[in-house]
Amino acid sequence: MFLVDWLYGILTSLGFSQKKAKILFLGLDNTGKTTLLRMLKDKRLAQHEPTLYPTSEELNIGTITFKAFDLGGHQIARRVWRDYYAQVDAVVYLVDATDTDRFPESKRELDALLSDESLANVPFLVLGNKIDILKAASEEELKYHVGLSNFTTGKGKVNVKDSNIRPIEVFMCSIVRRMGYGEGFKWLSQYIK
Ligand SMILES: Nc1nc2c(ncn2[C@@H]2O[C@H](COP(=O)(O)OP(=O)(O)OP(=O)(O)O)[C@@H](O)[C@H]2O)c(=O)[nH]1
Ligand SMILES: [Mg+2]
Repeated sequence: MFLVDWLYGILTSLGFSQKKAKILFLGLDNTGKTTLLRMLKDKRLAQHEPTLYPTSEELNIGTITFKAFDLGGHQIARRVWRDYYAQVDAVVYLVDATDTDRFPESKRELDALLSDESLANVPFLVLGNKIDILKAASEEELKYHVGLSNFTTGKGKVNVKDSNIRPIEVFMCSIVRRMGYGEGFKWLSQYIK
């Protein structure tokens, strides 16, 4: 047993960590969370029913293994979000960029997440989805409406070592066109320890 622990310690210190990054897919209903999870897992597009019960999948993105939780976004499903906050490594928050009427509701949920102590300093990737549709809001508009105009931390590398800054950034995407979210995950990966 001692030998196993010792070997594990050496491998971990060399970077061969067994750890899976725990990542939550959150956002209002109909924003594309399940579509994204299935696209990342199965590499194909499919139509899904609204999510009633949380599901999880193991995803390999770049060099990181994620355990991704897809939680339903409709109002009743949101009640269980907080049951998943412990030891979260990152949150992917989806916004439907075409559903401008629901930006205030999306902002409320995002604000609640950002001010939740158990998610303090957890990096947030905000995806403005469905930009394949003409009426989609621009990145600037979406940032304004979800209250992030002055709070995003930059698309490059942010030095978060000595500070209490939470990395948060908006990337516009279209899951159906397979564009935009790759850059977002690349950005997010640099903050996964
Ligand atoms: N045009 C367009 N439609 C999309 C895109 N991504 C997802 N959708 C559609 O948006 C609808 C909702 O997608 P889901 O993935 O089921 O949404 P969800 O966030 O999982 O919803 P809940 O499970 O209810 O929380 C589906 O009809 C998808 O096909 C996109 O990039 N562009
Ligand atoms: Mg779903």
